[in-house]
Amino acid sequence: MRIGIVCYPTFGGSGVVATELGLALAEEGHIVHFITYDRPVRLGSGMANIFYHEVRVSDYPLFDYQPYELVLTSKLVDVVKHERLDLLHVHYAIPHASAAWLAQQILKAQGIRIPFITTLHGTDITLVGRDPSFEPVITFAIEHSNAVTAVSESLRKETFEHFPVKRDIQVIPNFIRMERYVAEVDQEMRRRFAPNGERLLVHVSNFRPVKRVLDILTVFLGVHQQLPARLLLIGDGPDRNAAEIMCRANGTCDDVLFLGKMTDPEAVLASCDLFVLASETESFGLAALEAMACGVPVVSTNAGGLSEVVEDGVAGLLNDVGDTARMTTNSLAILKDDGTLEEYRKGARSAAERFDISRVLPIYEALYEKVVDQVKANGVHQ
Ligand code: GMT
Repeated sequence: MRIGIVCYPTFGGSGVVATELGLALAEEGHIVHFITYDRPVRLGSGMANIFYHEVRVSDYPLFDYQPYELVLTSKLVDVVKHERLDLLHVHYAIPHASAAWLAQQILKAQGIRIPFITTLHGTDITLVGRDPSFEPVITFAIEHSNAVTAVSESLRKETFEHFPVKRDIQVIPNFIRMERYVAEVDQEMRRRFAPNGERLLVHVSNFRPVKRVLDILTVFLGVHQQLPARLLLIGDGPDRNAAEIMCRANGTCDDVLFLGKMTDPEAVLASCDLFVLASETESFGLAALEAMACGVPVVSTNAGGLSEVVEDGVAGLLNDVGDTARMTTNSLAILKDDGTLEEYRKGARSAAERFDISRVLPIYEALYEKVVDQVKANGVHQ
């Protein structure tokens, strides 16, 4: 198949999932065209069957706000037509799904039928989607996609709660390529980050308020008071400054290392003992899954889809949002001795195997075939 993938090319989970999906489809022999404003961070270069089309918005002085959606739409029309695509798969509802719908209508007027599938990732529904000004567009785009998927059962439910949509939404969970993640500790890295044999806690996120990074520092403070420990913070974003101020106030600065954004956090993850995630909402929690794939247990909240990913008591321990005392106790329970930690390490890795790409890719391929066949038989609907 000739497939167009539209995504945010940044460090966010939706971009990572879209990129890994495209790479896996290309390996299976499909031709994959990425259409977005920057080269996706995990895309690499020189892969057979992979093409990248940049959506470039000019800064014409008439516009206070440059119309990205319209430039994207024109680019979709162009790529579908000239690369003879069979299907578009857009990740994130706004503006990708509405741009795909408009491109579909323009192409229909030219006698070209192109179906599009929308994958909902979370913040498009749970945060941005709750801004009432987006509601009509998101509802319309969901209703008019040829198929819609959500990355967890929880997100599927939330979509129906927040939007007046009636159509089917298929849950296709996020996935990882297990072979990319090694569960082996890199001793050299470990010596660098934990020179005195400290326990290593780690967190990866975009430091947005929804991640409640300050809760993580509170949990770390509690753990640090009980046993020698260090905290690695990977990523960057709006709450980083507040986090730095808090660790200075806590007097833990020497043991809290801000490592910034990383394209391959797994290189560090595998050397850590515990992944901590305090999110207020999380449709899936790809960062937690990546840690689990490295054999790192997770102490997280039970928000959104996290309980579908982190097998409670096996891969880690779940807690109510904001209950930092419980998160601290649970972190200590996992870290208390090497035997317990080793049990959780094994549990984390085997729980992650449920989400290996080999299980999820065929579900996407079957959906693609179904949608393309439907369009061949009935034309693009609406
Ligand atoms: O977590 C973020 O703020 C980034 C966001 C994104 O769109 O990349 O992540 C969302 O999609 C990921 C991939 O499906 C999920 O693993 C994250 O749980 C989800 N984030 C939230 O729901 C807050």
